[in-house]
Amino acid sequence: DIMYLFERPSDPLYMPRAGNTIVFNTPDMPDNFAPRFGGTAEGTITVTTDASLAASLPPLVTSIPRGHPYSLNIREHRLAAKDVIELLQQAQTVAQLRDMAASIREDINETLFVYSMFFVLARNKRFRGLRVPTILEVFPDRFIPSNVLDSARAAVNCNNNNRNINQETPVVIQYNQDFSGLHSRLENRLAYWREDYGVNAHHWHWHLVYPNDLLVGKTIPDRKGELFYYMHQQIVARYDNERMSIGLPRVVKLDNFHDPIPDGYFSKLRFDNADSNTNRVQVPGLNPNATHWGTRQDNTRLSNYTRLNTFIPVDISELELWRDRLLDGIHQGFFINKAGNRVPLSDEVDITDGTNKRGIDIIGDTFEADMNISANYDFYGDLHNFGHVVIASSHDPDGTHGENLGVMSESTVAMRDPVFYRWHKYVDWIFQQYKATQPTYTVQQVACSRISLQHLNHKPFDYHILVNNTTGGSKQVYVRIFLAPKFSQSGTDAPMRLSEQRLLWIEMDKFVFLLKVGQNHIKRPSSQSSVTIPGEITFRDLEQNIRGGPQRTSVMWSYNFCGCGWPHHLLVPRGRPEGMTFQLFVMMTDYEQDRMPQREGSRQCAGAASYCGVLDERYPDRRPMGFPFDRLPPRELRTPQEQVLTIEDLARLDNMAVHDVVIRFLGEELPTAA
Ligand code: CUO
Repeated sequence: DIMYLFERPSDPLYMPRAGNTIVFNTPDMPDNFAPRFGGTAEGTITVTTDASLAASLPPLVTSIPRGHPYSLNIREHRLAAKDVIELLQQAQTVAQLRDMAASIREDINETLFVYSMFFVLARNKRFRGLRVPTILEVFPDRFIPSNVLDSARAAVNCNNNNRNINQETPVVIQYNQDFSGLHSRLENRLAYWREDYGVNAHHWHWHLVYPNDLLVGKTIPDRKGELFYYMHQQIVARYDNERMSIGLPRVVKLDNFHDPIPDGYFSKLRFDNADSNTNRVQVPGLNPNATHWGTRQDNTRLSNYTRLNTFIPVDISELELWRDRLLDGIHQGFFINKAGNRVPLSDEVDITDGTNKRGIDIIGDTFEADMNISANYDFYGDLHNFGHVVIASSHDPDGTHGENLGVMSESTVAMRDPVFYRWHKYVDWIFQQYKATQPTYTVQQVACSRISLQHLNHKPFDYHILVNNTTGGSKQVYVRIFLAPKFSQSGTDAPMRLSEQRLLWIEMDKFVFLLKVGQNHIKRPSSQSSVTIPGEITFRDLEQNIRGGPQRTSVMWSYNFCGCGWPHHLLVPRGRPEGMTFQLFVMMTDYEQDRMPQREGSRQCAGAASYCGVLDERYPDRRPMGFPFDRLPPRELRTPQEQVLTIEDLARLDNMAVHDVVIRFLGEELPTAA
């Protein structure tokens, strides 16, 4: 029954009302209410609403109008979600949750509603078993250009005059050529990646699972700040791998807030309710006629954010002040908390019992920022979030044009914009300033000297690893697999220095393996990657439904909550038609030393733990995230003759191996920079 609440969140619930009761009689629903989520093709759902709930919503919640962006980067918006979540958490049963949600659904911003509901369904143990639709299905307008959606709807309405929801002939509208812009603009040649549904769905899910300001105490996920750093570092690394594949230079960090931003962005996305919503609220500084996401012209400068429709403005000079305070702390080795005490920043701490935090974790919490766990929110500010907001409002910073915020303000759409990667490369640069203060790893820290790995071979989608275990007994190891381009773009054919290549290593997989004595052959299919989730399930099911005809089942667009995970189809960078040389790096470490004691026995939502952690449990790896590439490599490996350290120098250690792999792009469409 809950599924119906996610149906067209911008439209009113279909309700032949009797008093305060909404009756969904699905076969009788009007044409414009085809239940996309299937389930009860026949039958009646009765929902009892309570008008007093909507009337009691705090002003902060109702101040965010429907039909406009809801931004987790804006603190008031986050606090509004806190209010809604606290209300919904009072539900004791699924039926109560459904009734409460239906009571407020039309009175609050659609994204705020969906976010709060997803949050409660995921975090409240009473509701964990419920399946929810994919975010793509709830908000197709965040993923698909408005003209394509219009065409699809026109075609469906045309075919569907007789209201046959089990129609035999599927309507297929194809789009994939230029996405939001033309390929004559080089940046647009990456749009297939930036505008990929899986990439953006992952980002939404990640920020849903690791929210700011909404959790306190034990409910805060393990190593949230560090994972903020690591997951976004990996996004930027993956994007750079992809750029190098098509011959584009690596992303340049956005480090000067006064320079114009050369690349504009025009998403072609429209708010779905633009025409139908009669509930549009008049808010100072927002024009109810604004129907599209804000756009950004080329060479736009950032300005102070002074919109009237939020309570907290921010100046560019404040961003710079916060940046300087963060960097001061990083270089001094400590932050100052509210009480005026020093909070030391070091990654060399024991985190086993959960009482200590690494420096990278503290910086992540403070920089992102989460006011509940920041070292000092009032002092170190809210740099990362407000960076998103200042960029997202740069086309209309004071709101006097009545334009919506741009896509940088919302996690379902932010990764579409080229400037996202420039901002996050800058964010990562600050984290790397910290990592550079940490001692380099020693050979002892990265070696695992009693296991020697003889040979590595790689086939598409299968790793074959031959290991000789000479420890004299069986041994549990953590197998860590990374990939990076071998050559720089500088035109030389010498392998990249590790200092340059270090931040290009993308995690491909990490798993536990029990080595027997002597020779072992580990065969690992790429489909089991700890980084990805099988996003294609959605399409496979769709295809089966199309082929099978009238089988509109609830499986079709359902998805359990564990939607966080890099899309599997983008696990490997695209490479080049003539082949592009990458290096595959495999490392084994002692699992006994690296395992984390877990809080609970059950392992739910553990499918993509590398970037998403495990629901309600400790992050399943004691090492700093990104190990061993998060710090500079051991200096001892340099010899007087070999001043330039490469991955080959590191991989001389017995528990590692590096192997060249050539990735060939075999597709037909071929955007390149050339
Ligand atoms: Cu995910 Cu800035 O944190 O986009």
